[in-house]
Amino acid sequence: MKILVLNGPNLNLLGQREPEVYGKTTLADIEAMVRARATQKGAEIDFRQSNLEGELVTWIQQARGKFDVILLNAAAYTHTSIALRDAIVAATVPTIEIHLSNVHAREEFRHRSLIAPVCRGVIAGFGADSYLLGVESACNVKV
Ligand code: CA2
Repeated sequence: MKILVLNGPNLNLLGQREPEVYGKTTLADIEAMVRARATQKGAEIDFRQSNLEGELVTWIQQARGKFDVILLNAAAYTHTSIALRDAIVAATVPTIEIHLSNVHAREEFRHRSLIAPVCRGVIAGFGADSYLLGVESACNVKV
């Protein structure tokens, strides 16, 4: 099981800014947790972050035939990006939408996800544990 974990804009700032919203855990901490859980499950992880929508689109396109599942925290692009949605459809790699925060308990503009309808499922609101739940779910995804 090969899992591609993609992180969108500003997630590189985790643990450094707005700890009251996103906590003190850094993206490097999350990567270490994800790798540890994946090792327990016998899964392989490729973990990346980009602030660029086009780079995320390219990575999703390239995942076809190389990865079994994508875990995607598209950050703010979740709410705006038709390009990411189209890439997920084109790649045909089962994709799970991940969020640290409970987007439905936040501002109204975060309630809408353009990618959720083309994802296998959505995990939101459990902080770094959202990613670990994502690894668990990825390992159970039916192709
Ligand atoms: O809860 C999530 O995981 C989000 O994807 C995080 C995004 C937000 O736009 C989504 O609505 C929900 C924001 C990521 C930015 O992270 C920061 C971390 C520290 C300081 C500033 C931003």
